[in-house]
Amino acid sequence: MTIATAHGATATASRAFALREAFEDKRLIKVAGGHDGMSARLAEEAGFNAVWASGLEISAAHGLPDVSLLGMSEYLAGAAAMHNAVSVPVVADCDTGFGGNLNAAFTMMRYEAAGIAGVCIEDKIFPKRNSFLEAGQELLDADEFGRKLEAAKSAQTLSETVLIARTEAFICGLGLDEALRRCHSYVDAGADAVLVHSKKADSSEIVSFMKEWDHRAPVVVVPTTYSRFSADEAKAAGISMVIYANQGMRSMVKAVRDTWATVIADGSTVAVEPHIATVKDIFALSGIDQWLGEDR
Ligand code: SPV
Ligand code: MG
Repeated sequence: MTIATAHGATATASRAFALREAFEDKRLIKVAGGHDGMSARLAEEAGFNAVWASGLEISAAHGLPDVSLLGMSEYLAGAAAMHNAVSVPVVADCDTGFGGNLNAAFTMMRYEAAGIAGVCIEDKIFPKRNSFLEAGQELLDADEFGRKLEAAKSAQTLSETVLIARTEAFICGLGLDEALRRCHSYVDAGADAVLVHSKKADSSEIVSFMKEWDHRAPVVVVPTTYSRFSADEAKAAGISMVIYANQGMRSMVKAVRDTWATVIADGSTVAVEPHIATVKDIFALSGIDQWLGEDR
């Protein structure tokens, strides 16, 4: 890699195309959540096929809860930083499309212009709250959400870009029939894939959904609470994409917290040194070779 490809110059339409190809080839796409260039690079380095620009992580990285406080520009800046730092596709969590139908269209326009391969919009009412918060989970009428998807689709200019329609039907306590009805109507409205979210401690909702799903579009899942559900099981169930949405940030929080507690207790960094990345490692992850080569 040279400076030309060190930061943000990897072709963008081809990444969305890669995502579509993986869907068509029925490969399981493994996706890791991130919130900035470094977290995206760590995901790519580990071998994930794509990066999820997580609304939860981007909000938390700003010291804010995931309750629609930040605006589209801030979420987009996070997603663009991730896109610029890696060569794999970025799938962006675009919440409700950040408002009404016109906001969803504008979201598609701006994310696509930034090179984002996948735009995911969910069927909750703006302002939305993170799916794992108990109170305030409210669904938009399915037909209205269909019109929002149509608005987003009409703003799409690259045929490769993937629009993912996410249903929060299970999150809101509605059953399998409602989840299926919504996902079918979202595909009718133009969605290229559907994301079915569940907060159950086991995969039963997802597995029952997959048994009834007619496979008219690829299915995406986020096994945060049902962590026993393996990638192999997901593939066997016919799922196309698995998003590990927040485990990266959760491991970072624990590691940093442990490190700082030790430094405060010991009055030096001696004990933590063997357990933390070297400055050289940070240089390497930030692309020092591509930017400076031997000139350092
Ligand atoms: C996110 O990462 O922001 C998501 C996934 O939307 S979840 O937090 O599991 O709802
Ligand atoms: Mg989110």
